[in-house]
Amino acid sequence: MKFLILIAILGAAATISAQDITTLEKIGPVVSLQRTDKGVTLNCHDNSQVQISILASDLIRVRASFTKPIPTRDHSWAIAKEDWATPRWTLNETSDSISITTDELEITIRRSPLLIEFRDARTHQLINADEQPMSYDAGGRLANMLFDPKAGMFVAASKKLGFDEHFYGLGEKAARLDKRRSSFVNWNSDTPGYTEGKDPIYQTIPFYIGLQRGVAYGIFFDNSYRSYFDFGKSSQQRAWFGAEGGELNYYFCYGPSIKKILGRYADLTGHMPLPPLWALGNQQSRWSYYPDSMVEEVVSEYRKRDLPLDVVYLDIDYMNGYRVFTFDKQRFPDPKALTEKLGRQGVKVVTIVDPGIKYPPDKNERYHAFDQGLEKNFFQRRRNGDLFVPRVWPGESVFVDYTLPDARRWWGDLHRVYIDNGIAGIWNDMNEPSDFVDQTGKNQLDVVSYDEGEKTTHAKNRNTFALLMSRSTYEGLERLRPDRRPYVITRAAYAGIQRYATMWTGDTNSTWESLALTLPMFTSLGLSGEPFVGSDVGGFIGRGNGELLVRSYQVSFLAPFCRNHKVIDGYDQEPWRFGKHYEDIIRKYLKLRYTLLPFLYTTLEEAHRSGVPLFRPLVLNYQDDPSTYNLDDQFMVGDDLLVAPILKPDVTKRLVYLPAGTWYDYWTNKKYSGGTMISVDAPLDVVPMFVRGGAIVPVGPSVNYIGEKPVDPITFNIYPDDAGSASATLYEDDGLSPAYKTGAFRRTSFSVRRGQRGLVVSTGVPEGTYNPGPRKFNFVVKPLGSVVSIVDDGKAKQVQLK
Ligand code: MIG
Repeated sequence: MKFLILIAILGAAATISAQDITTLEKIGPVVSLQRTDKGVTLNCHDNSQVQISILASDLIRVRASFTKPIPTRDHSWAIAKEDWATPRWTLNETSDSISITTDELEITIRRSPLLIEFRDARTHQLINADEQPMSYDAGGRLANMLFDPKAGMFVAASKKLGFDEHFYGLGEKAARLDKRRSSFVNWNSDTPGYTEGKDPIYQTIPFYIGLQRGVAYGIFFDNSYRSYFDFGKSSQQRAWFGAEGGELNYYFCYGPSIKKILGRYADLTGHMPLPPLWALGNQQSRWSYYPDSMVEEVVSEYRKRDLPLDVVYLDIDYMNGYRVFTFDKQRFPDPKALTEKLGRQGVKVVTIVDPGIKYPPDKNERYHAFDQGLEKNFFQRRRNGDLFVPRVWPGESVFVDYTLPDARRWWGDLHRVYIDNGIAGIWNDMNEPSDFVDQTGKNQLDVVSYDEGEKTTHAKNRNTFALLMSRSTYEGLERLRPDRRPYVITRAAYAGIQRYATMWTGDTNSTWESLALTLPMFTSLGLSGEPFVGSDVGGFIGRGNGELLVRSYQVSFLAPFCRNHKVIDGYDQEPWRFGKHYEDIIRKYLKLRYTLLPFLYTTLEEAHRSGVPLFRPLVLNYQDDPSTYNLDDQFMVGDDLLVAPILKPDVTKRLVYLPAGTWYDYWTNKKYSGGTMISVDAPLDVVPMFVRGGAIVPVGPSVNYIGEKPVDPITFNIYPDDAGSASATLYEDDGLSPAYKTGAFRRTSFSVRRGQRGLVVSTGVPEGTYNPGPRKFNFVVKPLGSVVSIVDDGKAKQVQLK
């Protein structure tokens, strides 16, 4: 017993506190400065340099190099855009300070001590200020608390904590929406069965948004080392962040709106490309469906039961002994025939691909992925030159060094076997990377990656491993099938992942707590640049029940990624497994999802273009309303739908917060005035759902898979506000090819106003070159139920509504 306690103490990772940060060496003071076109470089007394670059009038980069000049090498796997057109700015120097002013920001740098402050250039209101100078652990004070003391020097920045400041983002954390008074570590980890508070889990997105009295800013600390974020947990004075090596390099972005910050973050780290439209379809998975006949059975069950389905997954057992890029000959003798057969029923197949390549147990065994990778020297090696041999599903394995451009290309090209067999997308799992020998990463510390010639170790490369693996996969699919949008789903990630992959939240539990946690996780991911999120519907580990499964679908039927998945030894949970009563309710929600596809796809395209996610916390739409700041048991889809799911068993009533404005109950059309809490009934077949007054929600025909029928008619459900107005846009494209990137889409705007003879709807001249052909538009004034139909021929129109 005593021994166990000792182990527990030794095993617990030391937590670095705000107090520790105060003991570090501080940068500065400033002795001189150089002005460049893009900003200023400050030279400090301690030989440190600080570079302040003005990327846009609301986007500033701060880069510090401690006790040495800023290195010329400047590389990040996360950054998508470097060619910023410097906006106009001015520099002012006094004996105490230096100030840089853009149209939006005023950045004041005190010379001694070196403190940086950001203000609104127009109102001079303080947005964010250093609490102490940027700091570094030259003396190794924190060495015994670090995970890898040899990785580099601990660096940190500390900001004043606002009395009313709230914190959002930080990617995938098993935590609530508002991160105030919490602290986190980033170190991608395989954490099956995680519960609220478990940290770190799979992903690292070192980006957060601070919001104080309606004014928001964003900070992206682009450092892939093990990093720390403390939003006032260990001190009431400071919110600090730091990392066990690398540069103190962050981007400061000013709103004041959160939406604007998300746009900037997307410009900086990349916009999510549109996935194929079928990725919004319903998906079914299991560890594992095999042989092929069982996969067919699952699909035919769906069809027989009139349940919508677009995608089915093959988990690790489709392979020959877990060898990636192979199929088991007995279980899947003819994968191409299988995908063709399912394709005729409107179902796509996605296969899992793990990073571990089986290390052949004997020298005579030929396995192309291993042989080629070894010959080309693409596998990760330890510092002493030995191959790094982790243990994963295939047993002893090797990992690819995805920092090598040739290795990325080779990995991408290996996917030809999937494309040739009609596989529609790739699911990347285990890419933290998980290693059964040691999940902490300690056993990998001396693994070296090429890293653009820098030959860096695991301390820097762990958190970007999945980003580069997904990138290799995405780019491979793009090359192999240039006329199709790649579809990649990943478990682990680093900032920038949205350019290559969608995500799911890993190994959840089939519990109510786990279901409740998915809401703040989805919305936080959306506030971190990852719009395409979802989690195993019904939960992954354990035994669920019909009620939990139904309530789980009542969340996920509006999540971008809607996939039921289950662990190998878990209780079956396909929609029909708990009986007809539950199946009927699940059918109702899946059908509703499919009719809402025109709305969902329009909102997804907005996420692609603007960086603003579709699955939103209320604070994103109502950041001036403090009642939304920690509200995370409700969500919105786009600007218009508000959903308040039931997240506990045996509950059939709940309180719902409606922000200011007019709202309509989706089911009854009953009208409410917002700015208040209401109590609503929610029997098992009802998820409380409201539509914003002023919205027009486009819906399509009921289908069981995407493409089953033409999207005709499109019905526009109009929910007027108190002035009788409403507006919306509808986005459409071919749903499959990358042609939308070069203008092959149609965006049509609709607006409703009150005329002399009642409501009038105007359709705008559509934008874009995609032509869906003539089809019928129905306009329904929801609260009245009146319908007017027209034939849409792509011309602007005015239609009198009854
Ligand atoms: O060690 O491929 O999160 O979705 O079913 C477990 C088997 C490996 C973890 C994934 C899960 C998947 C499972 N995988």
